[in-house]
Amino acid sequence: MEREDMTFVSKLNLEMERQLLQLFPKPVKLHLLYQASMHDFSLSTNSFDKGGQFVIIVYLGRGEEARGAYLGRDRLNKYQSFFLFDLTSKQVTSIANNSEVETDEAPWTYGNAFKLRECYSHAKRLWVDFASDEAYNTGWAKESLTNRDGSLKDVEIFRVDDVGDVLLYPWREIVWNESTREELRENFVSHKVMSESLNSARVLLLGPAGAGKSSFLNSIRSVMLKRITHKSVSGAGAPDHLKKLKSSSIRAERGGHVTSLTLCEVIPLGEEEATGLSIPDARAVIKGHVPEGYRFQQGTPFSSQTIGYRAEPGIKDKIHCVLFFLDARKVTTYSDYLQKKIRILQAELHDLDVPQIVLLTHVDQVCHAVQEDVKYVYSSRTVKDKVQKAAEFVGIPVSFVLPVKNYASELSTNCNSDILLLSAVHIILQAVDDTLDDQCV
Ligand SMILES: Nc1nc2c(ncn2[C@@H]2O[C@H](COP(=O)(O)OP(=O)(O)OP(=O)(O)O)[C@@H](O)[C@H]2O)c(=O)[nH]1
Ligand SMILES: [Mg+2]
Repeated sequence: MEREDMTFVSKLNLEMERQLLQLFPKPVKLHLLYQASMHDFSLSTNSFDKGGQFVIIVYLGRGEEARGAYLGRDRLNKYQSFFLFDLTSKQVTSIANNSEVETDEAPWTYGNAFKLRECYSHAKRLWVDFASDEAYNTGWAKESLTNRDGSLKDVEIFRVDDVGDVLLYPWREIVWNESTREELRENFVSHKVMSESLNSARVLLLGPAGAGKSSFLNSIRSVMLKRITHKSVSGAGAPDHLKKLKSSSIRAERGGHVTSLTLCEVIPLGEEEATGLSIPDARAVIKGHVPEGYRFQQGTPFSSQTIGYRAEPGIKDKIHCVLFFLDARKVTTYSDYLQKKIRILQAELHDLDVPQIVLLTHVDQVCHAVQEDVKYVYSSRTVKDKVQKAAEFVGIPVSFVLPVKNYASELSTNCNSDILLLSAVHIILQAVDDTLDDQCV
């Protein structure tokens, strides 16, 4: 617990604090803002901002006992969440855990269950009313405590601060449970592309070597097969990258039907001048001129003279979405050359009306919490910062950057990694549909 002013010593002892902190799903710290006994039991003297998250603790006159409430508002200061609690050094009980409070009442009032009020006619008097409110089901006997008769020892108000890297409120909302996983999987396998002449959207994976393009393909396959498959990962630092255009369809399950997603791999985008996929080659692939299996050759761009050139590509041959892969660990150190190349491609894609999304990989390797459990990805301050940096690097809005964690060293798939991968697929297919929809109008 932090105390701004050392004359301000909280009555919350260490054991009680430990008990109380257990009620929070993520690590937080309490910062004492107000103590009634230090403010002449007057509420009006406190002048702190009422937005954010607070804990109010009422110390009862009888023994080492306290009751209290938590109140939180989101970043937009809109909806409130709260819970009430009974607290001793030995245990804490959460009551009336409510995620949505419709009222916009005074900040220290929780229906009839808990009311903190000041007596206007008698200075230096503070009252706390408790009740067995039906809506909150507190089970508290109806009583009014006041500092005047000693039934109320003190009242303290704390600000609740996030600790370290994990933010209390995620910056994107996902419900991390088995039904989300199943729903996303169901949506994916039943998805139909918004075009009668197209069964599967061709999605091109672009990015520097080692960014995780092949791993993404493998990870999506693993999600569908419900077991890890290592089919096409080159391995870190492998000298032998893919040298040709290779399109892989994704099946709904082993031997199942082909889904509406086809992932197309090419050689990596080079990080140095004159290396990797050239702009003319990338352009030819995106427009559908390049045949399947074509082997890219450094220094010899694909052209209308190249054997296999498809002069009049149909909708099935073109690329319908481009994914730029960036490694979260390297996003601030990638070369200017790579940035220039991506930005040229990006401008072309814009002209060609091909949607583009950035997949930020290796997020587990920039944040311990995410390494432990992927469900922290949208609560991680570091990942949020890397997403912002990736958006700046590529020059697109933050909402087009999706953090993902590929299956790399796991021996089996897991619910939360599947959810993050499947939600990326969902957004990719949505982007394809939105563009095809526009083109049909
Ligand atoms: N921890 C972790 N490792 C990853 C992730 N994505 C990829 N990797 C590892 O990074 C290495 C490179 O990944 P690849 O998928 O082969 O990279 P690539 O983009 O296909 O690289 P090239 O084929 O060389 O262009 C592999 O060892 C992967 O296991 C990730 O999200 N988290
Ligand atoms: Mg690869």
